[in-house]
Amino acid sequence: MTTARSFCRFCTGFCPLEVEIENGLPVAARGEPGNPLYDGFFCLKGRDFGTLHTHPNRWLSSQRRRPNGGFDPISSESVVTEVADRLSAILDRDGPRAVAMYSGTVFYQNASTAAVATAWMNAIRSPMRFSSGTIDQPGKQVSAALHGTWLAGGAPLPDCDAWLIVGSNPLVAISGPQSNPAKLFKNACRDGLALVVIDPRRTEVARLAEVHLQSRPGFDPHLLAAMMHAVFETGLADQAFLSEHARGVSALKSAVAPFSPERIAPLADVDAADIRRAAKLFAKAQRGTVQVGTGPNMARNGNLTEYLGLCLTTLTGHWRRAGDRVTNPPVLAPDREFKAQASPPYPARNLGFDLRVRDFSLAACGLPTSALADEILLPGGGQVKALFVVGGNPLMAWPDQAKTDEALKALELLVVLDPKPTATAELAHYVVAPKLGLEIADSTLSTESLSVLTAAFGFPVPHAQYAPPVVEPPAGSDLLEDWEFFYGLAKQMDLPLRVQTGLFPSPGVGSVRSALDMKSRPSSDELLDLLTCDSRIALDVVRAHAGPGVFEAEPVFVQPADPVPSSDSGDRPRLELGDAAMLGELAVLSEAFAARTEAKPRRSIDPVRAAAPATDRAPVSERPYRLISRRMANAFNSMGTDHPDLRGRYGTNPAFMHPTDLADLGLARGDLIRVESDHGAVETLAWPDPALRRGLVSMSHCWGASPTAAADRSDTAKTAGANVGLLISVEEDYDPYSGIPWMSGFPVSVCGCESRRRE
Ligand SMILES: Nc1nc2c(c(=O)[nH]1)N[C@H]1C(S)=C(S)[C@@H](COP(=O)(O)OP(=O)(O)OC[C@H]3O[C@@H](n4cnc5c(=O)[nH]c(N)nc54)[C@H](O)[C@@H]3O)O[C@H]1N2
Ligand SMILES: Nc1nc2c(c(=O)[nH]1)N[C@H]1C(S)=C(S)[C@@H](COP(=O)(O)OP(=O)(O)OC[C@H]3O[C@@H](n4cnc5c(=O)[nH]c(N)nc54)[C@H](O)[C@@H]3O)O[C@H]1N2
Ligand code: SF4
Ligand SMILES: [Mo]
Repeated sequence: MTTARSFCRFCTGFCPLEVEIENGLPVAARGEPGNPLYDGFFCLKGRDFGTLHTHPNRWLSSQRRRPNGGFDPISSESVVTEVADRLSAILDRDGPRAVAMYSGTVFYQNASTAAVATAWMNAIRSPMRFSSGTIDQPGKQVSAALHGTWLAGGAPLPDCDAWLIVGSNPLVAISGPQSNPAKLFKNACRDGLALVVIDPRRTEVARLAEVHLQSRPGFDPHLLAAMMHAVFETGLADQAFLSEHARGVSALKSAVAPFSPERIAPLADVDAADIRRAAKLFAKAQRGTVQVGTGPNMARNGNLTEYLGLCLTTLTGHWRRAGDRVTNPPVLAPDREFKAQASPPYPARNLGFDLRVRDFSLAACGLPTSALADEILLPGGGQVKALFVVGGNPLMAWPDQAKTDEALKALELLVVLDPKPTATAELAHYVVAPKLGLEIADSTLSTESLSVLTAAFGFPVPHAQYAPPVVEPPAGSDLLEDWEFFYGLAKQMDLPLRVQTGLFPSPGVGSVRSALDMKSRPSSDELLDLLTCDSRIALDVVRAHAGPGVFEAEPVFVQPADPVPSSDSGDRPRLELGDAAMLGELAVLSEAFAARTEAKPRRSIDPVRAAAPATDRAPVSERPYRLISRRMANAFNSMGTDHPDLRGRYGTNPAFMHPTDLADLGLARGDLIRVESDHGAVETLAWPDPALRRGLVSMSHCWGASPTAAADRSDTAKTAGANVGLLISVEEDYDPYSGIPWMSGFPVSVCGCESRRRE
């Protein structure tokens, strides 16, 4: 038995691990004690990280679909040549637009995969790139475009004296700061952090909060507007900061005028005094960050919630300021300057490429994943014929599972890179079987890079780790690293590849491109060197540091803004508080509550069109509950749902409801229930959760079976769970920038399946 140091890649937490290896197999894992950031933290998924590698279902080689079902093993060389041949034919016939890529969560958790797969799409000149990002928190990039970016960034948690969480639960989701979040938040609260949480559920993090607004879902823009209303009213806006660095202040002030805390409180069902207290706590702080999570992004008006979060940060001047120490400067990410200056807004959509459906165009968040099934199904020029799925599971994860199923089955060529037979991989023409985390050289670069998206993400200190391979791939296996497959394709098709540093392009952060040697394949470590060639700390320094560490080096401080140009017309770039589309959307919400109706589906960035008549919906009384999103500790999206140790105490993804709601419906824990939306229905188990507001059904995604498997079994609800995507339409009520449909807070009805009690 030996012990090796590595880090977990089950989620973006990247917790440092000690892995016990016996006969070449990872048999146990635990958090590494003594790490300054994590302090031994890991979770039950991390404990099971080795099981990903030894899972009995794992593919030991790539697979080719037989014409009448099932798979045959195929060598890693043949999978490259056969896919290259079929792809060349499609490219020759239909052009690059016929070839799309969907990159899921694991794509972004490995910098080499992301870099080489992106270089490959550049090489074939296909703009058809879709990611899980647009069914996750696309409002982050959209709002950053409309508001502009602060080049010094926001303050990470340890530097803040206020932190506002809107619909995120970092203690379970490790959704930032990536660290030991319970310890970090508890210590910060002990040291005086004013923590405010807006969430319809009393989440683990809400229990630490000074103010928890346990509001009705869908009222986040209202509550943020009400907080800003209070900030204006009490004179707590940072006038000096605003006059130097912002514009649109008076437009914002007028836009939030109808949203007094007293008016919004009964709508959102919270106390007006608590809204005021939250506003004051946040505004009075020196540094504060707003962390908006998946809940509000999946509700309607997700961009607006994210945008108002940025506006609140600007209004209170809470960004990192000149002279502040940057306590989490980059380590492996591109070295950069932190400057107390705005980078101006830029267009959030119509960025030079249009889809054929629903008026979508390339947006700041990328192309809408919710439109990809339609782009596959819609005949005619531009139809998608081939799809690469890299580290994702569309059939489990995308909204509208039925349409997704139809689309994936309609593809001429579906290539799935996945270690296991997932619902999506079952439909593939080729499965490419990859090496996994403990078998490859890797670094923490990708999680570090998340910090450019928001100060709430990434490591709160300059943490980095390099992990060499610590186990061999299984005996007799024939596996590729994910990136090696794309390298192989490019080489086979005689295409050059150029990789780029910096995972998420961001204003003020440079990037270096390097051509890959297409004659002799670089080693994994050589590739990592290219991807960190502009890092602040050389990768070799991190490599030489045996184990996880914090890389302080020279202190970094925020630099002052550039001098204002002296000519009359000269001004420095400013942050935009008065974006017309966003404030127009807020006005629609204000008109709706004035008229006591719910705002209509938003299909256009033009607020007038957005207010057009709604489609017919069941009256509220027929769908009296709201289904909201959540994460469970024992799975990471679809990952872990097939690990016996992780299925946890529920076995599946139950529908959590308030105990009184269950009692009113005559239901008990574990009863089989039917949850129905305007779009579809699922069966699942009822589960009491007193932490919820009444009137809610809280369910996790990526469970259930494929429609084909579900049709063959009557016990899917009990054995595999329910797929929430079946309840969601991608066509009815979606965001015009990202296409994200209404995935949290939508109306559902609930009834017991009397004859089918669990016991
Ligand atoms: N209704 C509803 N739908 C949702 C959500 C919700 O809250 N509600 N959440 C949305 C969100 S935020 C997201 S991010 C998406 C998730 O969407 P996806 O990213 O599409 O789903 P995952 O299950 O994370 O897919 C990860 C896949 O990677 C595979 N994998 C693991 N390791 C490796 C590896 O080393 N290489 C490769 N190639 N593959 C690997 C796993 O087996 C798994 O199949 O779901 C979205 N869908
Ligand atoms: N254990 C585990 N960890 C994960 C994942 C997982 O599946 N399991 N998934 C990973 C992925 S892909 C992502 S993107 C991150 C997401 O990370 P988070 O965004 O932190 O995800 P959640 O924990 O679901 O927190 C969302 C919260 O929003 C609340 N909510 C729902 N609707 C609304 C609303 O309208 N308004 C407000 N204010 N709140 C609302 C829910 O009650 C829930 O507490 O987590 C990652 N980490
Ligand atoms: S929090 Fe994420 S990275 Fe850490 S042990 Fe759990 S699954 Fe692994
Ligand atoms: Mo996500």
